[in-house]
Amino acid sequence: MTPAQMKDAILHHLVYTLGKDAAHAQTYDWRMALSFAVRDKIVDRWFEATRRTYAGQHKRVYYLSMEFLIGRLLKDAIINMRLEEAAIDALQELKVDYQAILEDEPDAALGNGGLGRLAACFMESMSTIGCPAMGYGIRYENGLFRQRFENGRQVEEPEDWLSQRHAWEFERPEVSIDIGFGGHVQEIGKRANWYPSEMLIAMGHDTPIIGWRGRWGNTLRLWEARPMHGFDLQRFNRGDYAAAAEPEALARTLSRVLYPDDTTEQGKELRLKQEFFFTSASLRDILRRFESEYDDLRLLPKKAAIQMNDTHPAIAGPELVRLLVDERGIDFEEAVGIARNTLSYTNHTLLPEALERWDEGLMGRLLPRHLQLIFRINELHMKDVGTRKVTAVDDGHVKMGELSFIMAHRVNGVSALHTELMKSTVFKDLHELHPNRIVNETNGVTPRRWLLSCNPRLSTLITDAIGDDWVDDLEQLEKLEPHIDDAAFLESYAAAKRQNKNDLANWIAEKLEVGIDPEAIFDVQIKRIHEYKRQHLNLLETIAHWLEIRDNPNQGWVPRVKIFGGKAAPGYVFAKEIVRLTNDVAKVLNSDPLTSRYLKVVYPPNYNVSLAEKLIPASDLSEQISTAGKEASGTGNMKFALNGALTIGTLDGANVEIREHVKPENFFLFGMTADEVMERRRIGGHAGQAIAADPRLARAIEAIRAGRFSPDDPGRYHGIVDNLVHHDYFVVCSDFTDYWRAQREVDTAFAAPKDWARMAAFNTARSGWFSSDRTIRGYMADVWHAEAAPTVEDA
Ligand code: 26Q
Repeated sequence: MTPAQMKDAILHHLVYTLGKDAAHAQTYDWRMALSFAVRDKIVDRWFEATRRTYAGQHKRVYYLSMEFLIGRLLKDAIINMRLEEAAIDALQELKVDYQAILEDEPDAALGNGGLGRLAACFMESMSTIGCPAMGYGIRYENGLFRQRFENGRQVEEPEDWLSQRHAWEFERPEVSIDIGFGGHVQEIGKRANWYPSEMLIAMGHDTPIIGWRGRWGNTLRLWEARPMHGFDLQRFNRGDYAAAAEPEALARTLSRVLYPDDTTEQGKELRLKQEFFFTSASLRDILRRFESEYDDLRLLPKKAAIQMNDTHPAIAGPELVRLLVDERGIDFEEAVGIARNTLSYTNHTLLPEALERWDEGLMGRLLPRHLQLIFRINELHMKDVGTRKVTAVDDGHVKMGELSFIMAHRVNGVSALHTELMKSTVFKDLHELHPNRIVNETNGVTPRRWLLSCNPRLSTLITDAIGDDWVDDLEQLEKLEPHIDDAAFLESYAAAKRQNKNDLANWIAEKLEVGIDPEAIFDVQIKRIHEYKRQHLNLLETIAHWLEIRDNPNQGWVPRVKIFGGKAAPGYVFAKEIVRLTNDVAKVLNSDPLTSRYLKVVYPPNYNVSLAEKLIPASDLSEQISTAGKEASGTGNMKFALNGALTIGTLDGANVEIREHVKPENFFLFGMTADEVMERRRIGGHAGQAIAADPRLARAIEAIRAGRFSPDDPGRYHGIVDNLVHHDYFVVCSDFTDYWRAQREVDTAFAAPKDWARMAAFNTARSGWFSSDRTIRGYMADVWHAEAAPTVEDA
């Protein structure tokens, strides 16, 4: 596409799709016009991919996920379609600011964090590879809440990304599926009829996901809940206005809001309804498509692979069995076999409080037929394995992890360590009964968004050195290794980082009114706020370091900026206190004339995908400091390493594999191993011992306790202090001393800029394995038994 054609396309949409005159168009109008112009180009390729999937009778992958944390789509689409030059030139002629347009797009924040972002990276990688696939989820009207700080405290505001028109989706009223809840079951022989008492409609909305160079496009289909019978005119006419609108409002609540808690929110009726709503709609859509092409349901596992992203869609097991048995007359045992060979399950957490369990009473009320089938599936499994040792129903609860395991032919962990821990802890018994079922698929990230698009300076440098094959074959980055010995290359590498840091410093000055030194170490911890992720360990070290600088302000300290980002679940009290403490610490440190040129803390509010894209390319140090054994994988850790930040981290999740790839000497390791953590916890008073042994730690905790960061309310953080001193389940105190040591090694290393640049560049060169393309190829080979289709010509 030439710039002139692009300009015509933009103007065409401005006038005929948006009904705006160029003279009066606002940023929003230009953004929509550009989006539609780009979308047109995507649609042809998307159709072609769909045609080829049908024609070639390729196996399809269905990715079922409660969350897709996509972020912005415009730049992604422009880059993958290779339309950036045309767009920039066209807009320049139209005198419209391209960057401002990109920034105007709201994030599609339909996810909490890692799990949802992984689903988004996977969608992009499946399209890049040409894996025929479809993502299924919920079209939440309100995505993850917006975070604001009020006197340091987190305040949540509704996120309303759909208040403006969403440029990327196509409404599909013809794809409307009715979903039932409640009611009763009538058994007729081996089958049953379910008569729900409540019905609503799931309506599809399709977003095309285009791969690199536009070679393939898949669909993300998100379901919107709608009332079966709209507005009640009878009631309205009787003057009962509120009641007339009630059924509609009730039905719509199902796709209204994303649950903002990623660990503890359990047993909520609406959540179970959301899970069944999107899972059932997706399965019936899948079966409808399958039956339009094939007439033997036993072929289903050969033609469809259905991936359950954690247990959130675990009701897929019993629902698929129900659809096969009750609605298609297949024998129960055969139906379980077909379902199991079609389904697979990814586990993302070992935290006991995050494992889904549903009260039998609630399940039986909402999904009476499914509860019956769960009992039968469970009995059949116990009969098959010849033991009653493992069960999916226990103590009046349905355990969704066990149910998913039993109903899946493959179960995977998301990093090598996590997978081994699954085998030895939560799924130990099931693993012994099914030793080939658990496999590992270490997570990855898409290099299109997380390098090419977010870090153009580094991307250009890489392409100048080794060509652009790295974009879809990221392990080509190893070809950078010889360049790392070239002083000129290293200098350019460091210059790209410096410029990224300058940009970020300017942005922070403008948005947060905090001045930071671009020469300082940019030390970044961005992720959800959780005790196990240990933002408070980072804060304790920050405070201890601050106190040390104050002791001796004229010593030559290595300047550092600690950057935090992340949201706390609205009901997670401890996490919210950490948020507040971070802001209070920032306030005190940033205004301390003795220390502020050496140490600052910044905490931009509302961390999201777009903010990550700004922060990561400008980072020097990546904080991956979770208690060993608790972080299933992490994916931010990969994005940082790829963009040349060095990691300070524990042997947890994918950190272990990152360290192996980038070599131990280019990674700041500290802390206990997962085994040592379990040992340590057995020692009574382990925290007290650690505090007694390290005066720096003792002093930092005392500073918090005495109210140095909350002088108006000295007791404000006694909860945190008490937790650290007396409970400390996440062994913050016991890991502090080693963390401190590693941080001082960071100071020393950063003071030698050439060596630092070499280590950073080595991280980039060795991060190629962490592409989600590699992860997807792993799933295709080990889990889905699916092959890529022949792709379309390059854009
Ligand atoms: C469950 C029940 C009720 C309400 C909400 C939830 C819920 C929602 C989201 C439970 C968990 C999540 C999200 C979990 C998550 O993001 N896990 C992360 O997954 C990443 C991708 O595999 C890993 O890299 C992270 O280590 C893991 O924490």
